[in-house]
Amino acid sequence: MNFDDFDTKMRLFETAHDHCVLPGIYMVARLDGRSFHRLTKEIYQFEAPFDVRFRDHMVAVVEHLMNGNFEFIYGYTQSDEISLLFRLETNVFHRKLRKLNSVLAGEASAVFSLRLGGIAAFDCRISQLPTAALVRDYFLWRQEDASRNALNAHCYWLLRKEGKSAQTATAELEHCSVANKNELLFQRGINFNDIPTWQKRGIGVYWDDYEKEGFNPKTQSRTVAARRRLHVDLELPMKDAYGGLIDTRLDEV
Ligand SMILES: Nc1nc2c(ncn2[C@@H]2O[C@H](COP(=O)(O)OP(=O)(O)OP(=O)(O)O)[C@@H](O)[C@H]2O)c(=O)[nH]1
Ligand SMILES: [Mg+2]
Repeated sequence: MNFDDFDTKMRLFETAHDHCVLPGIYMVARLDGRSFHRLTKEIYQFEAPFDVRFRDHMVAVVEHLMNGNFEFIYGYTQSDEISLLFRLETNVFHRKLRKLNSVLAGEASAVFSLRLGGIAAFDCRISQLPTAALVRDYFLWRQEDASRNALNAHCYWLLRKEGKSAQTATAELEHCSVANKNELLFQRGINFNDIPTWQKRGIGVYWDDYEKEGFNPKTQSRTVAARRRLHVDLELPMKDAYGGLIDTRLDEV
């Protein structure tokens, strides 16, 4: 068999399941840190439940990916996960799932590892959403997850700091309602409402248009150029207002 035939024969096994996302379908990639429970508590001692250094590493990964050529219009991060919304019409990597997932996971892992000074890895999956309403729901879903996790994590670490074992603290919170968790914090002088917004609602990253002033030496005149830069929003709104922010991101494309 000549090499061309051999190549064709073998490549079939590699590409047969290389799915592309259909045109007109929204894509949202979600990256999640692999074994970050261990990474944040055993390998590195990040402050629990929330560490600003960890948060800034996650935001740096979002910024890196959004500044690349993936055509993301919105980024969101909470805990060890990142969600990225592609421009609806994007044809990046011909919308091939395997390529997108592997490149995104690879780049995120590389950026986080460099900042950390050690090895960290992310997985990646892509939600294929047929309507803008579902994109909105997707981000409301992740924000609700952030809020529940934040409440639980604050309660858990409070109990741990009071000397309870991991097992006891987990068991105590297992059947505890949201209202009771708020009460648990309140009895110890903590009002969940006063906890930083970024911890409860996650962090949004999106494009901000601005005018850059310059000077043209040839014409000796001032120039104004339209530019865009990433804005990191640590004060995201919640629920319907957050849905409105997502709608705006979708409309601006
Ligand atoms: N100490 C600390 N931990 C954090 C912080 N942000 C996220 N984490 C931890 O990151 C982990 C994320 O949880 P998961 O993604 O469910 O768990 P995982 O260990 O990464 O497991 P897989 O994702 O399945 O590989 C949790 O243990 C969080 O407590 C932080 O700011 N400080
Ligand atoms: Mg994880």
